[in-house]
Amino acid sequence: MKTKKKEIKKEAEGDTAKKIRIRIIGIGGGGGNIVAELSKRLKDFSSQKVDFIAVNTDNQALKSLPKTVKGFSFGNNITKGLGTGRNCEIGEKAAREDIERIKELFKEDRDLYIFVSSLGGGTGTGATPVLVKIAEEMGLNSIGIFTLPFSFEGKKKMDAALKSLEVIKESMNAHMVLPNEKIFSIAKEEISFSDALNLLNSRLSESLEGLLRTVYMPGLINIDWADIRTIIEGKRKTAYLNFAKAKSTSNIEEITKDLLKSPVLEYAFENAENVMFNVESDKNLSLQMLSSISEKISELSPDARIIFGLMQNPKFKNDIRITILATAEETIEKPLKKKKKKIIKEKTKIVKEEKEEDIEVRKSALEIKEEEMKSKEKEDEEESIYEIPAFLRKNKK
Ligand SMILES: Nc1nc2c(ncn2[C@@H]2O[C@H](COP(=O)(O)OP(=O)(O)OP(=O)(O)O)[C@@H](O)[C@H]2O)c(=O)[nH]1
Ligand SMILES: [Mg+2]
Repeated sequence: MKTKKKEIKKEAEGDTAKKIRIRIIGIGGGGGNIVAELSKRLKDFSSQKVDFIAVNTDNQALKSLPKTVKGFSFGNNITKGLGTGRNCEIGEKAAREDIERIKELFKEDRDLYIFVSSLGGGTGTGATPVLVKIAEEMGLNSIGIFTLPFSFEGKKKMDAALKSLEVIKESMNAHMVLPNEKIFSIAKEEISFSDALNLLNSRLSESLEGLLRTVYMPGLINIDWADIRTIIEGKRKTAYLNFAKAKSTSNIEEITKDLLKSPVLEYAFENAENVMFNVESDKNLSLQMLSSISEKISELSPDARIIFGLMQNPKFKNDIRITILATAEETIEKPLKKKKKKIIKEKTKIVKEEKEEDIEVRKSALEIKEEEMKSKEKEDEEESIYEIPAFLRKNKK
């Protein structure tokens, strides 16, 4: 009799353990930093359910990862473990050279892969399209979170990042894009560069933490893998992931504004098709609050299928945390197209300026070369900060 009881309990545990299993993969320096930050936040989650991997061509960067993140080095024949020198063609070649080894990352039984990469450098920009394609060909579910470089990093980087993103999104169920530039909407003006990156990483990690808590923590109204799968079903979707923190006495208008108007995303929460939101609070929330949030969502996304969850957390003294994950067919196309147009415009401008210069000044080849060298030196100086791992950047404060 006793054994039977045990068996039943085991079965129940087995059921819970069968819940979604997620692997989070950070690609390149920035991707690794974000995954490292997230893994620290989620260290209490069992690695059976969620594990963290950082893949890079730069072995030094992999060495600085916390123990909670597993490092995976690739392309050593090409890069000698020294990184790509910001060359995304090398990043791509490095990944192609190691396809068979990379496939091993996807062979364990995982329900969902979350890719995180800061586009604009060599490794993330070049290798991410290769990795997500492998995952797609293996029939896996994946969502991606990508940052775009600051505009002051130059047009070349932004072009490379957007070009890579165009390819990446073809292979993913859903993807989300955070322009680093958006940091200016939440940071103080005098913020240092490294603090700005860390702030963005931590904001993003907090959203992801909310999503993972939603999936793994038991709720009064529970959201499970089937629900998440419904949200991310399909291809090339745009994802909207955000969180809002409030007091149970807070004004509902403000809460929904925080939730549905992310300061770090370029696109608004509009015309979503599938929406999941989860409310975590110390006690049972008023039905009024839930229905108000739901109403606001419907207002902005009238055709959305809405799934909601409720979680009680005694540690939340009068606090509420809401996490939202939504997907839409199109939203992101608008800003990206806009951006492309801007780039094209800039291009035309540059060409024009060059033509004028051509007629008026006609620089000597030597002068041009000298200018090129100077601008390359400046670029190198500006970019050297990215080579510094996040934890060192923090120490540099
Ligand atoms: N949000 C965020 N962006 C970062 C971070 N580190 C770098 N970036 C951005 O990501 C771009 C690419 O930098 P890395 O991720 O270091 O480049 P990589 O993919 O490792 O490529 P290589 O080092 O050139 O081989 C930079 O231009 C920055 O805009 C970070 O920790 N957080
Ligand atoms: Mg790097």
